[in-house]
This record gives sequence, structure tokens and C-alpha cells, in this order.
Amino acid sequence: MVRVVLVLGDQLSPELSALREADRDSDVVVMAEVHGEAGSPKHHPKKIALIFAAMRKFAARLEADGWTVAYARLDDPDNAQSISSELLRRAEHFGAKEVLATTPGDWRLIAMLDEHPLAVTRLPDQRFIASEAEFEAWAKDRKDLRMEWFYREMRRKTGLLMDGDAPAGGKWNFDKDNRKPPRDDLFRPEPPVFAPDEVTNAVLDLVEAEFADHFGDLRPFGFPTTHDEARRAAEDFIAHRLEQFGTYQDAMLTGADYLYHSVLSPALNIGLLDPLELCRMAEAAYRDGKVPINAAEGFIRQILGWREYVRGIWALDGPGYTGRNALGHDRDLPWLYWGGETRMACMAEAVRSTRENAYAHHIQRLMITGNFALIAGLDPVQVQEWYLCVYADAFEWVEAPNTVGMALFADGGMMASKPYAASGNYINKMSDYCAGCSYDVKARTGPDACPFNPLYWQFIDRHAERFGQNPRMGPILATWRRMAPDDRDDILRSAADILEMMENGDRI
Ligand code: FAD
Ligand code: DLZ
Ligand code: SF4
Repeated sequence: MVRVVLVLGDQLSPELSALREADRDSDVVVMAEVHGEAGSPKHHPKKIALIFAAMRKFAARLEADGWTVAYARLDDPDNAQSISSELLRRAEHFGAKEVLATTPGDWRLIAMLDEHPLAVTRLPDQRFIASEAEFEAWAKDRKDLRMEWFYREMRRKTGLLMDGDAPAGGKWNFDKDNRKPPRDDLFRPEPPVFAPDEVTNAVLDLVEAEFADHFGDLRPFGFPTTHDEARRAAEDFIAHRLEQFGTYQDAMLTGADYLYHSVLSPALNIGLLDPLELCRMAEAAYRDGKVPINAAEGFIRQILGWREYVRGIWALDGPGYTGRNALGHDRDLPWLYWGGETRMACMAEAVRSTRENAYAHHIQRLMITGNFALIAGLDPVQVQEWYLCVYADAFEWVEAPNTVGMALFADGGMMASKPYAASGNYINKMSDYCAGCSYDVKARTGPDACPFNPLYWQFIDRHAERFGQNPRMGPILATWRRMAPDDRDDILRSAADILEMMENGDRI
């Protein structure tokens, strides 16, 4: 009996569980470019183009491997424009009663499959190094779900950077050697650009015609869209940028959109790269003496540690996670996130890179746009929608925990032991942004004071009771309370002025 095998736009891996389980001779693979996924919410045009181009090329590869693929292009007249309806349409056409699917990385689609009128067999997504069950077992009965402990277990499990039972280089974590501020003369490497071929060009024309009103620049487009290109992008990173990855991981420089970051997350998250293989490539570079331990360990920790950990948190906490709002924040996302004019050089720079590249590096996402959203008290649901739409690598399983847990502390400390809130001082230390900003990073009050300063202290004041219970916040609260009452009043007044301007839609 024929079955339809669903392959979603971020499931482009030959080893996908649904494909492994399927019968190449009798089953039909269903893939669909649909408005239901691409147009609502309104994803960045570069992200849509990446997904559609990679889907078309993966479908061609499956056909060449002997699969029957029922592929719906966005402009096919019969396209039913949602995943659910496409499954029904194809099942009816091929006389199938059953669907084979790999669990999607979004609770909305999981619910759709679980409630679907056809009989759906939903298999685990095995493209992670830790299974959901493994993460659950690790988390069970633990009061404290800190990433570092999970990461060490993953090192032991995989043997990555292990010398017998001991961590390579004698330490688990080399962050002390990392996170240096930028130097002005820092070499500014760029990731490789993959010139669009005929398939990608057709997709670019389609996306231009259909999604013209979405935030973001479609062209130039240079993401890898096949497994082969993604492998070359990974090799290029390991050969040219990994060496300095750790050292400048938290640095920010105007106009340097990528610094030493890998820019591999878009390919990784749609299935064009395998996470364990990538970690092994980084380890090999260290073992061959090509990169120092702080670089290899720092990079491997991001994938083996953070990437696996956030996916575990998302799966463990369930569909309610995206609705968490522990700090009760409810301000609307200001227009400046969508490119509205702002005096803040740091925000303008992060949003510019986001608009042009569908990419911003981690520290821009966490300490600029995320930090501002946290201290200005923005509504976590609106903030999540922004991150989900604007980044080419954004899918709920990875975007939501990073936004809700890491950036906004909206899960009340499940992921982070204290909020990643910072004043302008941190941004000034780690970037060159403040030198070119019309705000004064040293000032805490008045119309020219860096908004991060009064907003930071107002955030601390607003949540003083809650943070009083957190030993890591004690010294910051003490500093706030030691300030002269008049100074505190001035700071709170400046913060209120900024928030009022923001709410009125005035330029800040
Ligand atoms: P590099 O700096 O080169 O890091 C190497 C790899 O490590 C990345 O490709 C990624 O796979 C992994 N990694 C690093 N940090 C994280 C992390 N915190 N969580 C998961 N994986 C990590 N990452 C996404 O992949 N998708 C998202 O939607 C996403 N949203 C984010 C939202 C916020 C508010 C924050 C603070 C972070 C978010 N991240 C997200 C994590 C991180 O910023 C990106 O993975 C990283 O910027 C991708 O760029 P890169 O490939 O150059 O990463
Ligand atoms: C993100 C995305 C977009 C923009 N478009 C499609 C699409 O047209 N067809 C498809 O199968 N998948 C798409 N995706 C990816 C899905 O939204 C993704 O599978 C879920 O968000 C789960 O991660
Ligand atoms: Fe950002 Fe403040 Fe620095 Fe301006 S002064 S770039 S707003 S941190």
C-alpha cells in the first residue's frame, strides 16, 4: 500500500527518519512550497529563497536516487498552500491512507500532524546528537539545568576532544582565553558566497514576485543550497576562520557582519550539514595542529553543547514554552526592529545586518537586540515572532529557547542563571559602535544618555524583589541601592522618557 512521506523545508537530509522508514519503490515523497509556511508569519525573503532553492535541489537528488517525489512549487495552480492540505491532496491522488513524517521542529506543525485526518506515523527527528529521551533522562530530578553539565556529558558520550576520560588540553572549557574585545585592525574575513545557479535564480524571481512586502533584502544571495556547497562552506570556515573563532566570539565591529563566525547555522538547521560530522572536522583541525584548543573547544561547545541543549529544553518543556513570560513584559515591539530610524548606532547596525543578510552574529542577537528587548520590557511573543521571521537559521526549536530563555529570561531562569542584561558599558567594551553614536555611552541621564543605561537600571529596579532572591544579582542590586536617591530618581525619569518616546513611535 502506497504511503506519502512528508519532507519539510528544514528536513533536507537523506538520513531523515521518515525516508529511512519509507519504501523507495512504493512510497511517494511529498514536498511543498506553501504560503502557509512562508507567508505567515512573514519570513525574510532570503530565508524563503534558501529554503525553496534547497528543497528543489534536494527533491532532484531524491529523484536521481530513485524516489518518486510529488513536489509542489509555490506557483503551481493546484498547490493547496498548506502542508496539511497538500498531504490530503497528494494522498487522494496516489490513493494513500497513511503518512510517514519526521517530527517537525515547531509545536504548531506537530499538533497539525497529530490531529490530521490521515493516519500519521510521526517518527523522532534523529538528526541531533542527543535524543529527546536522552535529554529528558539527563534533566530528570535535576534542580539546575545548566548547559555546562549537559555539555560535559555529551563530550563523554561522543568522545569529542577527550583524551581517555580527561578533556583534551586539561580543561572542559577555555572561555577564559576567549571573548576578547575587537581591535580596529582586525582582519574582517567573509564567508564564501555561492553564486546562484539556474534553479536558485528561478526561486529568487519567484520570491521577489510573491513576497515583496516582507522585511529584508533578497539580493545578493549567496547561501549554500546543497550538501556539497554546505560542506565547502564548512571546510572554508575550518581552514580560514576557526583559528580566531573563540578569541573574537563576542566582538562587534561596524560593517564586519560575520567576523570569525561560521555562518553555518542556516545550512545546519535545514539538514545540509550533520552536526556531529562538523564537530569532528573541528576536532581534526585541532588534532592536526591547525587550530588551538580554545578555538576548537569553543566552536564544538556551541554545537555539541548549546545547540543540543536548547533543542532539549524546547522538546522537554512542550508547547507552552513559547508562551512563557516570567517577567510579565508586555510592551509592543518598536518599529526600529523593522528598520525604523533610530539614533542608537548599535541597534541600527544589528538591524542593518539582519535586513541585508538574514543574519546577525550571536552577540548582536543576545547583547544588542535581545538585551534591548529585555530591559525595555518588550512582549516575548512579539520578540519571538521577530527572531523567527528575520533570521535564515530560525526555526522554533532553536529560536524559541534562545529568545525566551537566553535573551529575555522569560522562562524565569530555567536556562540562564541570571538575565543577560547589560548597560552601554558592555557594548562599548565589546564593540566600536559607541564611538560613532549620537548618544553618550557614559551618561546615565538626560536626552543624550545612552538608552541602555537608564533602561538597565530601571529594569533592575522594576524586578528588584525577584532578583533579590538570586545570589548572582545581589551585587548589582546593592550598587543600585547604594546610589543617591536623587540620582536614582533622575535615572528612572530618563528611562520613563525613553519608554514614552518609544511607545509614541518617536525616534529614540
Ligand atoms: P557560530 O558563532 O559560528 O557558532 C557555530 C554554531 O554553533 C552555529 O552555527 C549554531 O549551530 C551553534 N550555536 C551557537 N550558539 C548557539 C545557540 N545559542 N543555540 C543554538 N545553536 C547555537 N541560532 C539558530 O540556529 N537559530 C535561531 O533561530 C537562533 N535564534 C537566536 C535568537 C537569540 C535571541 C539568540 C541570542 C541566539 C539565537 N541563536 C539562534 C543562536 C546563535 O545566535 C546562532 O546559532 C548563531 O548566531 C548562528 O551563526 P553562526 O552559524 O555564524 O554561529
Ligand atoms: C520556514 C519554512 C518556509 C519559509 N517555507 C516552507 C515551505 O514552503 N514548505 C515547507 O515544507 N517548509 C517551509 N518552512 C519550514 C517549516 O516552517 C518548518 O519545517 C517548521 O517551522 C518546523 O521547523
Ligand atoms: Fe548603543 Fe549606547 Fe553605544 Fe549608542 S552609546 S551605540 S546606544 S550602547
